[in-house]
Amino acid sequence: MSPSSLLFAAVLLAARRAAAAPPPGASPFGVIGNGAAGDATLYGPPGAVLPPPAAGAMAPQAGAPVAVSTMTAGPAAAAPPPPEPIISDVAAQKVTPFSAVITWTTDKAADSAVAYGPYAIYGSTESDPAPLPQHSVVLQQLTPGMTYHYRVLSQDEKGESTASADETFATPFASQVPPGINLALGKQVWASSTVSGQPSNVVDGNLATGWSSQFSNSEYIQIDLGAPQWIGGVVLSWLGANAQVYEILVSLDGNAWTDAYDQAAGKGATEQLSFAPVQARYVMMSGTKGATQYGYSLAEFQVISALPPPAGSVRAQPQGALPDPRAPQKFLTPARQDGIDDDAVFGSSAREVTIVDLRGRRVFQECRNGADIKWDCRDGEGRLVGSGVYIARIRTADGRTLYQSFAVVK
Ligand SMILES: [Ca+2]
Repeated sequence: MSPSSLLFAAVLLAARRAAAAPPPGASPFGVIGNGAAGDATLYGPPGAVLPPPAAGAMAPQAGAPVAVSTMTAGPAAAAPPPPEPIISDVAAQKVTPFSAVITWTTDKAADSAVAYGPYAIYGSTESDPAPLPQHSVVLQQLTPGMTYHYRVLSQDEKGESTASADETFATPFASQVPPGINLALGKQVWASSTVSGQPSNVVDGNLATGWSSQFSNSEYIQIDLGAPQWIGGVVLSWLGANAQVYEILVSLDGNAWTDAYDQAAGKGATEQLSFAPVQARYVMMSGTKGATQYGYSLAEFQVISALPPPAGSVRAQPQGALPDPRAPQKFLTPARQDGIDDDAVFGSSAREVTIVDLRGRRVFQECRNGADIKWDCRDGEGRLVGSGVYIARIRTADGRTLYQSFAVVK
């Protein structure tokens, strides 16, 4: 086993002993402040990769055979097989936007562990104690469009262990659908109420069929696209009773919703609404005020596919977009409580700020109400969020939507 493998094995073993199931907050982002990776975003691979442990940094081991040529050797004795398992055929298979299967083989029965993360320092571990020569470990809850580093480790029943070299795989983006496609066609639909027609009529592609809610202002209709997709707009074909004030809300899990579009003066008939590309599995029209007293009535509710934004395009606002000198900070260190970089302060042109984590869960939302919007790294219940990367969506007073990523380092 090489010195770097020994080092890695020791680190991984220590980590496995310390925590069989690493806490979700134990992410590797705590090192982001050291490098140029602070602009890591939801959409692109990290801009910088930390080097793996330096194998050459260690001195040769005492007693290593360095002067063999001076010996008058007899017939060379066959080298005994190394005591530790020999790892081969390491591969990442069945890589989806959210998961991958890591496989390898060992020359003897041994357990299985994979250390993985966005950098070669890993940070997350999956393991299986079963002693086997064929290894298969599933990594789940990955982020789409990311390059992951990983190493595998196997330990046999005598406690001898080996680690592989650093390997990488990349998760694809969640959507490969061309832009402009109605993703809602034929999908599952729910509505808060129905008095005529049925909710599924809004995704049948037929303008002669529809759905009507109860005669109430607070009604919604929601489509499940079946999987997260990049979307860039909706088309609402209203029947007689349209909504005058409503929101288009999007969600990855059906629980945490973010606001993709606010309509304050809906005119009915056919409304085509566009917004910045966002990933969503669930899309909702949530009515606030009807144009009539008859609730809401739709013939079709189209959800339009979009291409993901190019890598890096969400890492920072375009030049001049937020002219206020107090531009959002990129590194936040709230736990030090030293008054430095504890808050994100959004300039006076920011009208609304929504902050989500890398799984799309909303942790903060605030509209401007006189003072500048500030985020103190706390969620809606006042708890400090975990270390990691967070994305802020900033709506400006002149109607633009900007994005800024933050590395929170506790
Ligand atoms: Ca229809």
